[in-house]
Amino acid sequence: MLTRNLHGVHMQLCIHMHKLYLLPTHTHTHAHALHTAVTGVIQVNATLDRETIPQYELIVMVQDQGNPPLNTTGIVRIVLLDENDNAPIFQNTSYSLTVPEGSYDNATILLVASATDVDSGSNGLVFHSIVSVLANGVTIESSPFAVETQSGAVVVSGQLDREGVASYSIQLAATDGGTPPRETQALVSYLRVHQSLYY
Ligand SMILES: [Ca+2]
Ligand SMILES: [Ca+2]
Ligand SMILES: [Ca+2]
Repeated sequence: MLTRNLHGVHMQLCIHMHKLYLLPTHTHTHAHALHTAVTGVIQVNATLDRETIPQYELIVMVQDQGNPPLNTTGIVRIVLLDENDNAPIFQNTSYSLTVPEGSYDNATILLVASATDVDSGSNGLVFHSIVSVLANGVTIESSPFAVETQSGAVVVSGQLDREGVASYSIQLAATDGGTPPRETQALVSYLRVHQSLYY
């Protein structure tokens, strides 16, 4: 028998006759993910999750029936390709803040509502956008707010006048670059405009 611990997975080889067996050494779920059949074919008998274990390294050994028996070993490295099975996740699903009224001319950052995606490559790229904006509870077509696509920074440009609009609600979306893409939304609510001391 031969054991080896790779990527947190214990596996054990048991040789019988000239056939190969690969057995898990304990009940770790992922240790059951791969095994060799008597033919030497490596089969999958459990769910493989790249985000949990991105690759496996199996030590295989064959042994003849001579006297004494001779054997040789080899390594099979299995790298999992990514599926877009995770949507982006915002750090918070809702945000609230209070901002002073006044003029904002330089895309002032109000908050950063960033999302992350554990997939790899384009499946893990995240693009932030604004879905809709409510002003005093009513949907408006154009607003003083924008979100930076990459960073998720919510910025304000232009005039905030508490007597005109006292509160806004911004629905944000984070979309990944997968095909098809996955999306998650977050809400910036209770975005209240308060009276400026200087206004
Ligand atoms: Ca996965
Ligand atoms: Ca994935
Ligand atoms: Ca994804």
